[in-house]
Amino acid sequence: MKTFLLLILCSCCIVSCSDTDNTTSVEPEVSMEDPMNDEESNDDSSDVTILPDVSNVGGVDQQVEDLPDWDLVWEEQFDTNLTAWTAWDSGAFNNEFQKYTPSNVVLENGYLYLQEKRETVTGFTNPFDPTIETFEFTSGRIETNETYSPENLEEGTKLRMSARILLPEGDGLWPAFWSFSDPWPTNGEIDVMEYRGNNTQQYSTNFFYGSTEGQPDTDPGQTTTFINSGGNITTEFHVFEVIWSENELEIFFDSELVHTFTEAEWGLVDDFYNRFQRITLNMAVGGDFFSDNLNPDNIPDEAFTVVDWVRVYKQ
Ligand SMILES: [Ca+2]
Repeated sequence: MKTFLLLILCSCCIVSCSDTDNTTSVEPEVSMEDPMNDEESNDDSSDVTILPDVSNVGGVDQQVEDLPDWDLVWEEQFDTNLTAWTAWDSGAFNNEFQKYTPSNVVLENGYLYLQEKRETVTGFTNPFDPTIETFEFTSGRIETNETYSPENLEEGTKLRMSARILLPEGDGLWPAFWSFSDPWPTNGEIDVMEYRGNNTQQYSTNFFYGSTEGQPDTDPGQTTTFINSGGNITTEFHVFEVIWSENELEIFFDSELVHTFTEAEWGLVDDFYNRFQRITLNMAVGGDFFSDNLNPDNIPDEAFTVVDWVRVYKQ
């Protein structure tokens, strides 16, 4: 368990670990293109993918009206474009198997599809390391261009970040809904949802903070919390949320409070209360989040994490 939890720590050190090791300033190889437009993406694959129809998939669908005490700050329904987001075009960290490609970020019928594919491509090792690496999988990752913080909201002291997500099943799949900003972890990180596709019964939530770049003061062995979903989490959409206030991070699953990280219990929660974070949606493949027993042959050739909407509220 200890090893496992330390690996989770690594999983979240996605920017600063690399950044610290590289003195050369390299702009992240990210795409500002509209990922809907496959013709202009620099994808290495020309395969036409049939996206699964999720219009009849059920699940909790919280409405803005369901939260009358909250003021909507921003909403993404994935109906039109992805101009509010930046898609990655590189590898990542944590010994993950995938290269993120913008063409794996697709909008259709009001849904965001983060697509995982088994395909051999080459690309930058990560956004801060232009060394060319060969990857056996591709997937998708986007981050909001806007950053959000509770303390600095006008007339607000709490921030609520919500997303409605249909998770996939399959060995080695690692979708996540989280927020952070560089330099990690000095602005904190909130992992609203991280999920392993080989265990459809649970997901995990976590937070990180450290006053020094690259050095978390939080102990993931203490902070990582597993949420039991009460059934197969992949059969319908679920709403994942955090309410971020000065002394608490309240984690919600389908509108039910399932965990609270308190300043009193954990410390460090209030240290990044006034910081700004980008909302991130991604699906990693393999890497340190999984045990050494993960057999790449068992990873699906194709899988999708589907997101219906993302919302930010203040109170
Ligand atoms: Ca939608």
